[in-house]
Amino acid sequence: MMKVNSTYNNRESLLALYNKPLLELVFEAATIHRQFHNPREVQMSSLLSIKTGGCPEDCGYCPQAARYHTDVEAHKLMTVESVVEQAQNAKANGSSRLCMGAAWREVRDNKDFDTVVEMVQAVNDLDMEVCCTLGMLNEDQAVRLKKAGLFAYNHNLDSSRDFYKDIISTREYDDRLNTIDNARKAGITVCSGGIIGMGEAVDDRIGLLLSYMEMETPPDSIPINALVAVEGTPLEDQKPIEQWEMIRMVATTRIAFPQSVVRLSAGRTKMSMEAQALCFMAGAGSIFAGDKLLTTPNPEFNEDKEMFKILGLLPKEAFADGEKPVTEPDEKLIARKKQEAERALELELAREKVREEGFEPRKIKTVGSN
Ligand code: SAM
Ligand code: DTB
Ligand code: SF4
Repeated sequence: MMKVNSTYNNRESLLALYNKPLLELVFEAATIHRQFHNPREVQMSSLLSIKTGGCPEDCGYCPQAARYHTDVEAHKLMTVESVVEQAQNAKANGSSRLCMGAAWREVRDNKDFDTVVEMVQAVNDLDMEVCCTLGMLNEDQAVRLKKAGLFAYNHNLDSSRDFYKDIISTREYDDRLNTIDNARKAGITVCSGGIIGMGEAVDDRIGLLLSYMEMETPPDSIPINALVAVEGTPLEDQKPIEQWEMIRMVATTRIAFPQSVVRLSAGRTKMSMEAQALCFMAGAGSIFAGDKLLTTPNPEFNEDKEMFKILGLLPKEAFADGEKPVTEPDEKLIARKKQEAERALELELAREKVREEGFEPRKIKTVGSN
């Protein structure tokens, strides 16, 4: 097993790797990629914002933080039916994975979480890999999601421990590591990566990779996002990252973590097909497909289908990197449904009684009456 590349496991060697002549770097990455992955296959994964906006956190890049004035309209949690409809559409267009995102700081044990558990079950039933990104998660919540059929949990470290403080103040790097640990312990695969183009130094990009190297097991998937600079956020004026930087980051990640799936994530609307081709060459094994990421635009399905055709790529099937989770009955959900059914029956009986016996208003005693 070669989860971490022992030739590049410290700051110095990773920095030298990142700064190699570009085509040498791509060649080295492509060579490693072929040893562990099928280079013709790229997974199409779709994103769905199941609960949008109004988030209490202050992540400087995020249009969904309530404190910034962006064009994102807040929406409450979607229904299970509309999630299934969207998942079916994504699947029909070639996606084998659905990542459901919620603008939450953390998961709470409430009705909304019960509904997310139902969504996970329903999408797993469609034979798609289900991924969720819901904010912080405790051990019990992770176990509940796992039992519902969750395949992956996305929780990004975003950047180096040092730079993180410049971007987010409402939670700690260690909170992130703790949630990743909870997902891992529950047997859920881990998807965790970062964003480049936020004003960080190359050293911070390497710092992110070193954080993953320090883990007992590195993430199964590492998404590499280019910042989507959204008006109204503190990072609105960041100038777009050079495409070469994206290629370098994908290639360096690929070499550092030979077995992980490197996901070419946000920022593709600003990339040429040629630059994306170099990313695939350098080991990107997945894209987000569909005309929307969570709240910002992404290339349309048809554009990506055309790109796959031109580059000779094939959409990767679900569960190529792991087994389909088995859904176990969810006790809490069953208890809630039973309670709701009993209450509905009680109400129906009461209505029937009124229909049969007629309605007699209750006499209300007022002060002073006998
Ligand atoms: N609230 C949860 C959380 O923060 O973990 C889940 C949703 S959050 C939107 C998921 C990830 O999207 C973030 O961790 C961040 O890496 C990425 N993201 C958010 N806004 C972005 C942007 N403008 N550009 C690139 N990536 C972004
Ligand atoms: C990830 O690393 N990137 C995705 C997914 N994981 C959840 C999110 C990108 C969000 C881009 C900004 C938006 O559309 O709101
Ligand atoms: Fe909230 Fe997640 Fe956006 Fe941060 S990245 S503001 S936690 S939705």
